[in-house]
Amino acid sequence: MSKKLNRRDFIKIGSAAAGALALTGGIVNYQTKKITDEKKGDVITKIPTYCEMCTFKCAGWVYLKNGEPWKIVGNEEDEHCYGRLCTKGSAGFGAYLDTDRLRNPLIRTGERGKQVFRDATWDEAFDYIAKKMSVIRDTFGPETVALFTHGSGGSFFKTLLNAYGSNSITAPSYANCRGPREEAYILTFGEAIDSPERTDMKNSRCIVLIGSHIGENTHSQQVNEFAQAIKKGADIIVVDPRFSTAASKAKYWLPIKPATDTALLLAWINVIIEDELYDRDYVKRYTTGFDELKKAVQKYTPEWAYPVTTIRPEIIRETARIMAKNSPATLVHPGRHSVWYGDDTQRVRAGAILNALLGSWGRKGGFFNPVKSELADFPHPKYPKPKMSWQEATSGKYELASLALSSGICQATIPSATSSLKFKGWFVYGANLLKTMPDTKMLIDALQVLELLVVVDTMPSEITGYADVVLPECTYLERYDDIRTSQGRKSQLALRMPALKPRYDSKPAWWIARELGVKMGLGDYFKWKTIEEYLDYKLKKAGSSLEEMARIGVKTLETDDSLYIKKGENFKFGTDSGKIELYSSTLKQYGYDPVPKFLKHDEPGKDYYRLIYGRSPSHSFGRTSNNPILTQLVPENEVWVNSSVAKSWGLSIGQYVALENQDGIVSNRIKVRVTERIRPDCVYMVHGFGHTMKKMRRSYLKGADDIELISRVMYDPIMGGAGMRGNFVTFRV
Ligand SMILES: Nc1nc2c(c(=O)[nH]1)N[C@H]1C(S)=C(S)[C@@H](COP(=O)(O)OP(=O)(O)OC[C@H]3O[C@@H](n4cnc5c(=O)[nH]c(N)nc54)[C@H](O)[C@@H]3O)O[C@H]1N2
Ligand SMILES: Nc1nc2c(c(=O)[nH]1)N[C@H]1C(S)=C(S)[C@@H](COP(=O)(O)OP(=O)(O)OC[C@H]3O[C@@H](n4cnc5c(=O)[nH]c(N)nc54)[C@H](O)[C@@H]3O)O[C@H]1N2
Ligand code: SF4
Ligand SMILES: [Mo]
Repeated sequence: MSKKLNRRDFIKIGSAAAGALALTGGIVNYQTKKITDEKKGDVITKIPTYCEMCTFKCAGWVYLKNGEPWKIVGNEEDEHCYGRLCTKGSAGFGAYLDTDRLRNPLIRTGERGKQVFRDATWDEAFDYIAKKMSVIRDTFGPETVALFTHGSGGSFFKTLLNAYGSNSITAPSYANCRGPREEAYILTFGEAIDSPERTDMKNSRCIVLIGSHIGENTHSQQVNEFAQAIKKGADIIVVDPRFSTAASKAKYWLPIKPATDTALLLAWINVIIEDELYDRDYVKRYTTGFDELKKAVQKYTPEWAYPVTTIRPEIIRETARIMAKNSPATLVHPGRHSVWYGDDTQRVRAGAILNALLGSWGRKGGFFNPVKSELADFPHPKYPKPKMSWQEATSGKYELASLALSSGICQATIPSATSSLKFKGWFVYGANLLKTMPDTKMLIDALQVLELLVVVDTMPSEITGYADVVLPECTYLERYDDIRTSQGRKSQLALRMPALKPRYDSKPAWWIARELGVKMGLGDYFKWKTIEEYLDYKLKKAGSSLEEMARIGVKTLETDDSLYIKKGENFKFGTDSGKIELYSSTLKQYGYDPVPKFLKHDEPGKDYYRLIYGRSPSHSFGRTSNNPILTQLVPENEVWVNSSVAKSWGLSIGQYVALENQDGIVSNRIKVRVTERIRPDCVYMVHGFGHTMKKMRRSYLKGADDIELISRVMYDPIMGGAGMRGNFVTFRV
């Protein structure tokens, strides 16, 4: 897998085999590109895919040599990755080769959570689920079944659930990740940021990263564009209590006291307004509420912010001037994982307001207007209309959440639930909730009372341990999935084809959902004879075909020339007022502060440190921590401890300690990393380690798990995001 393919090695491209696709009796066969290296006699096959090592879906090529895994590389045409996959994406074969994978369906025979299962056939598993689903529908109504989904195959389970009569479909990555960001931008500009981010970083002359640790967060597009901006000499300002990889590329590192970012943002707004550094024409033409904003931020001077944030006033002024000097090509990055301290929608909104004052929304080097695309559905009957929907689960709270809240569904499942909609069944696709949803106690209370829990996963993860039925999906390298559509500067489609045969008795999501649908009497919603027919139909409607996509992997549908707002254009924003709302009338109407205010958060007591967390560049959440390739690079996580703190505790590099949080919860042992690169009032670890599932043999009890220590959750009153950084730990040596 290590040798680089040299273009001059390609002597012959098998033209007859190149992307040939034949229709035989309604069944579509495909053949992928075969390249023969005559010198060595190797047969090299190149199959299009998009990556599932995280959920960013970079498009690439899977290369097989003589039918065996060789290498996975990025597709040059793809705007998600610009032809370069990250470490995890390059290690995709590890997911395929992992012998700890789920091998066949399982049906629970012991107590929930005790992990006692019997092997089952697919037919038995489907019978079990179909029977339960029919009882739940007749007794409680189909609305009481919810789907938690993170990953490509989830779309087929969405169809299944919609056909069954429920629209309670939640991506935990809303409430536990980017929900506050999306709501903050919708409230301010009338549109979300979405994924991949509409940030015009490659054209930015100044980038302000608040927490966002691009470089350790290795989403390929973000890393690539950040690198391009650096190369062109952009001014980088990084606000982070930790000297991150991004900070090492920055002109300014602002080691802020954790939980005080809103104060810094308000002080920046104050300087930009008081020193008249804002874009006058833009503000006049496109915004509303400037006077109210000006009045509200008058008190937030840099001098006021200094003792709060520990960032010196002259640095606050200097950095504000740099932002203004480069505007509108200044990007105050909106971040991604934004559930920090519970007041997150307001914090992110403060950044959005700053962007508005700098005139960067809809401007080159700021945020572009993305081209979005949606493919036609394969024809199916109308979905039944649910009598109740996920909104009923939160009992009137979090009315500004535009997507279903996983925490809300959890709350509406536990025995004490008071909501009109109470959940009885869960499908969980590609989400290891026990390691990614804070408030594990509430989650377990919910899991214990479910009438049915079905988990579709590739690995025996912690959540599969609680399932009634475990359905083993094959890895992305062994399956077709829906066509990837994405927003961006261009509208692009990407195809994933199976490069390898499914190992063991694992199956693709499309097959599982369809077969189960047929068992449940919902076959009409899956009327395609083959997955190829389904994909080809959708592609043809979009002006392509499966044959073409098998050849090219990525297709650019249209290029748009309205990426930016034109000078003087009478642009209408998606807010109620049609303007950028510096003062939010919606927030006012719902009883929230129309202009962000600084809220003081609790601080750690003596001998306690705030627990902050982030990403390992070599892992995706906890989903790769058992990967046989990546575990060789990073087998466990470490806790970053400031040198002075280490000294006072007598800790040395490499020593193992346990962490105990404010509620007395003690973590697994974790290695100490003594460093000057973090403030003394916090400690840091990467998320995704400390697995407690024994069947993940490479990762079992390796390092510590941040979620265990996050027993205090600070819910965002505006949209229900689960703030996770209000926990404090001390050392158990
Ligand atoms: N390699 C890799 N890349 C990934 C992922 C992965 O699992 N692995 N996951 C992807 C996903 S889904 C997401 S959402 C993103 C997450 O990545 P980002 O959105 O970049 O993550 P952040 O929430 O900003 O958190 C990480 C940074 O915040 C800093 N921080 C902690 N507390 C504070 C604070 O109070 N103030 C400030 N200013 N900084 C603070 C930490 O020190 C750390 O550097 O990464 C994506 N990319
Ligand atoms: N403590 C803490 N909690 C967090 C975070 C954090 O940093 N710290 N990060 C938050 C963020 S940013 C996010 S986006 C969420 C993500 O949290 P989730 O939505 O729960 O997603 P993952 O952690 O990616 O889920 C991993 C599961 O997907 C399975 N899987 C991997 N590939 C496939 C596949 O092809 N098919 C199927 N069916 N399953 C597959 C893995 O085996 C694993 O069990 O977590 C959030 N929770
Ligand atoms: S960022 Fe990396 S892991 Fe995520 S999809 Fe892209 S290549 Fe795969
Ligand atoms: Mo995320």
